Amino acid sequence: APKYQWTDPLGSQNLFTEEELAVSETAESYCQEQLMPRVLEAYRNEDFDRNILQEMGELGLLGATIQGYDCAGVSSVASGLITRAVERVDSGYRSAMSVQSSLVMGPIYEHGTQELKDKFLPTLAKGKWVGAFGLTEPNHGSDPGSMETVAKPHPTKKGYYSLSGSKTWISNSPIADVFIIWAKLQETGKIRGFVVERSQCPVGTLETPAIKNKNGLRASITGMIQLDNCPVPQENMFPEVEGLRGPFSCLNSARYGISWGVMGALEDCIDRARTYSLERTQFKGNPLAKYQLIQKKLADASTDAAFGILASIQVGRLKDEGKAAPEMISMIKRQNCDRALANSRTLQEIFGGNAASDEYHIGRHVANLFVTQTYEGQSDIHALILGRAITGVQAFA
Ligand code: TGC
Ligand code: FAD
Repeated sequence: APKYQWTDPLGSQNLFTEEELAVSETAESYCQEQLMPRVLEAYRNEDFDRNILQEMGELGLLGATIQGYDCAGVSSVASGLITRAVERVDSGYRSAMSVQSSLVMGPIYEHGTQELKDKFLPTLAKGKWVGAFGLTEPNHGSDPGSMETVAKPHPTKKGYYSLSGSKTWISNSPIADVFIIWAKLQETGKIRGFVVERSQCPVGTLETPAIKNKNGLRASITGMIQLDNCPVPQENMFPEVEGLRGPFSCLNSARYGISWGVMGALEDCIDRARTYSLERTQFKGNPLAKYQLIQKKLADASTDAAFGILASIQVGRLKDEGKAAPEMISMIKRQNCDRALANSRTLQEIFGGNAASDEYHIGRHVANLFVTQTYEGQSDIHALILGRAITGVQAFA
């Protein structure tokens, strides 16, 4: 009979093309060889090294599904394999990458004019510029449709809009060169997207203070975006798209990526818990792995990871055929984040007191996975999106 492989329980490797396997191998080697040795210090010191985005850019890992503009133009499944490799090391590194790829390059590619694409995409693809995505506000998180940030014709600069308002909990914002800002156009009350360049903002019109002392996602830098009559050229507004469809079209890709990423984090937890349980002995010299309660924890986590990966492959294939409904993405984002968080927390128990030391890495994944369950639509919000699709009745408000 074919041999069971605990590292790939349901044989997902058989579903990847040669190109996807090659992309995965490049990403996994880079992440294990270059990111893993840095992660503990970065997490301890809340220090994000922006060279990481340049390194990723050189390997073609940024905006990887985009065709042209110095991007790799690979499949959605290949891009999922990249996020899984990065998050196997740390969700914070994946977050920095997802924002750059799906939430900054994504909307410029999808909604930007030719001039915006030519100007921004190649430099973002190389990681020379860092991007941030400003949707969430201090008073409006799950309900971005109620945002207060406003864009109106600039009072003194002809051909410019003036943006005012504040965004919070924004990944990469303190170090970003380019911002995608979602604001309501005063004339219409409709949400529009703007590409804002830090270097073009006069002093005092754009501030990006860091949010320090986070208790998760510490290897990613997070901050606010404070806009005070910030002048933005009219041609930097996405010309066609208006309403929440603008931000959500790119959130679909980012949420899809997270469904893969958290499976990488969970797989790392499984691998570490398995090794620990084989090495650690208690009661008459038996390894922990000999005990049934320990085996059940590993079996549960491994099953959820294997199912989660298959679901992400399926949605990735449909996405490339233009057949992935947003609700499918809500389902895999919610399920994979919830299962990764619950299982990593249970596997943490296998390490006993050592789980409290960051050198065992499991506590870092658990703290990170709380954040992944919260951002890009908290799990209960995705349950409501699914509930609406199932019943036809919306329960948000
Ligand atoms: P609703 O009536 O549902 O929709 C309004 C308009 O938007 C369209 N739309 C979508 N379009 C494409 N894809 C989707 N997934 C879409 N969801 C909605 C919809 O068709 C409609 O279009 P139109 O043309 O008819 O106007 O709007 P609502 O206000 O009732 O929305 C409620 C809800 C809950 C669905 C939504 O607001 C939501 O998903 N909330 C969660 C907020 C969220 O995800 N925030 C993410 C912030 S960014 C982030 O967290 C980045 S972290 C990244 C990292 O570091 O990795
Ligand atoms: P709230 O909306 O206040 O929700 C609080 C709780 O109430 C949640 O459990 C929610 O599910 C629940 N709830 C809310 N409404 C309902 C309802 N109608 N029915 C039932 N339950 C409800 N945002 C960006 O725009 N860009 C970024 O780059 C970004 N990066 C982030 C990085 C980090 C580290 C974090 C923590 C957040 C980031 N976010 C970003 C923000 C993130 O998307 C929001 O935190 C998230 O959408 C939830 O919004 P909130 O925090 O305001 O919570």
